[in-house]
This record gives sequence, structure tokens and C-alpha cells, in this order.
Amino acid sequence: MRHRASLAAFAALAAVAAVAALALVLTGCASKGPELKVSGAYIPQPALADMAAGYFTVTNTGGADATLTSVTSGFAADITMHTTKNSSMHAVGSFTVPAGGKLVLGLGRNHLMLMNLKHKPLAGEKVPLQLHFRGADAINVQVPVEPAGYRPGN
Ligand SMILES: [Cu+2]
Repeated sequence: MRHRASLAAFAALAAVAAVAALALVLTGCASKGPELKVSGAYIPQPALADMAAGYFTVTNTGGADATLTSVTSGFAADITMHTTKNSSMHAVGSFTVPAGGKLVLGLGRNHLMLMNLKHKPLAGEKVPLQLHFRGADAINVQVPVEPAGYRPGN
């Protein structure tokens, strides 16, 4: 009797687990991949010809994370991604663009460092960048060069 009751309980638990597993599979199918949009991109006109910073925001309205793995450009042979912590910066291998969130590259925080420039970028010029992602297609951006001291929203 006791054995039979526990068997029934086990069967009930198994059924619940099966439904839960099915629900997981269904929501997994329903959720889409990353949906990325780049906005607010700019490069401040640098003081010197050999190095520039790059800033932009990547918004992800999709259902899965994406990873920014590299940025390339015909204008700069060497582009690295940096993060700033305690006012010192470190190169990083990638940035996550979280599902339903955004990756912000901005003054004093995450940024691109562009080196081996074709020439000193001048305000009014546009620099083509290609953003490469894991989990999403690459995005091409024409990034305006803004005067030194420019702040977004100004
Ligand atoms: Cu840096």
C-alpha cells in the first residue's frame, strides 16, 4: 500500500517534470535571437594623429545575448576594446550585449581605441567601423568625428 502510494507520487512528479521540460522547450523556441541596433556613435577629434577613441551604444531588443568580439575598419589597422576601472584602462577580448539591455561605450568607461590611423580624423569626417558579433550579424556604422570636447546630447 505504502509502496503503491509512493509510486503514484513518483508518477505525478514525473508528469510535472515532463510538463516543465516541455514548457522550457516551448519558451526556448519562442524566444528570438539578439536584435541589435547601434546608436550615438562618435569619435572625438583627437589631439594627435596616431590614436583615437570610439564610442557608441548597442541596444539589444532580442531574446538572447550577443557578444561584441571585435571592431574593424579600413581607417585604423589596430582597434582594441577597453574598459575603464578605477580610472585605469584594460584591454578586453569582448563585450556582452545583454538580451533586453545595452552595451554602452562612453567617455570615461568602455571605449574603443583606434591606432595605426590612416590620418588624423577631423571633425565632420566619417569613419567606417564594422562591429563583429558572436550570435548576430556584423553591423557597419559610419561614425562621425566630433570636435574635441563634444559631449553626446549637446
Ligand atoms: Cu583605452
